[in-house]
Formats: sequence, structure tokens, C-alpha cells
Amino acid sequence: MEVYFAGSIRGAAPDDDRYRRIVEFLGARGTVLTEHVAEEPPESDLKDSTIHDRDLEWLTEADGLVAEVTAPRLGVGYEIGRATAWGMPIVCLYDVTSDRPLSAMVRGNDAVELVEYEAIEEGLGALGRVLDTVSEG
Ligand code: 6K6
Repeated sequence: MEVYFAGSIRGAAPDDDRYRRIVEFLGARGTVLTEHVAEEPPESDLKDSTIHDRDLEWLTEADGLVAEVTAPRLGVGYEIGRATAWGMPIVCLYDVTSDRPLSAMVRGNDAVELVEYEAIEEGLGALGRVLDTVSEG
């Protein structure tokens, strides 16, 4: 299983290690094409057009998209939109203790399997159950 992990890079990212924990969790089940999203700081010497083209190519190769959407970001929303149009399995993780309400374009998207969590351990448990269901189907 190849998974594309999406999370905020240029905007507000969580001040804890939840992206790294999600990437480690996914990495135990398959290949994460975008481990760099959880790196601190992420690589940044590439041209934006190179990043865009490379990331979209990885997205087309992936078996599914897992996005952490608590920190709302244009890049992540764009990736969810493209994955939706391509009919890919999409799981979004959202921290309900956040004071930022989740976009209707995610919550209202039937193509998105939404995992709402209060603690990341709980979110990872729910993510695992969703991935089991997706891989069985
Ligand atoms: C690092 C610091 C500043 O710029 C960088 C390098 N930029 C990126 N590198 C890799 N992937 C990126 C980069 N910028 C956006 N992305 C993709 O968009 C990732 O796959 C993330 O899921 C998403 C983040 O979107 P924004 O809106 O936070 O940029």
C-alpha cells in the first residue's frame, strides 16, 4: 500500500509531533510517499512548480490519501480536491478540540472518510480501523 500523507507545510502546523506519529503509523502498514511533510523543517530548496508537479505525480501513484486537516491549508485542500476528482480513497483526521471549525468542503464531502479525535492515539486507532475496511473492500 502506498499512501500520500498531506499536512500543512507553509501555514500553522501543530506544535506537537502528531504529523510524525501519523507518518510512522502509516509507514508500519505500507509506504508513505510524502514522509517529508512531517520533517522539521521540510525540504525547501525546490522550485514551487517542481514541488507541485512532483507531489501531484505521487498523488496519482498513491493507493489513497490521508490528510491531517486540523490546520486548514490551501495545499491540503487542493490535494483533497484532486483526490476526490480522481475517485481515490481519502481519510481526513481532524482534532475536535481545535478552535478552528472544519471546512464544510471536507465535512460535507461524501468521498471523505472523516476521523475526528481528541487525542492522537485515539485518531490513529480509528485510522487503522478505516484502513482495514478500505483494504478489505
Ligand atoms: C518547505 C518550507 C517551505 O516550502 C517548503 C517546501 N514545500 C513543499 N514541499 C513538499 N510538499 C509541499 C510543499 N508545499 C506544499 N506541499 C504539499 O502541499 C504537501 O503535500 C502538503 O500536503 C501540502 C501543504 O500545503 P501548504 O498549503 O501548507 O503549502
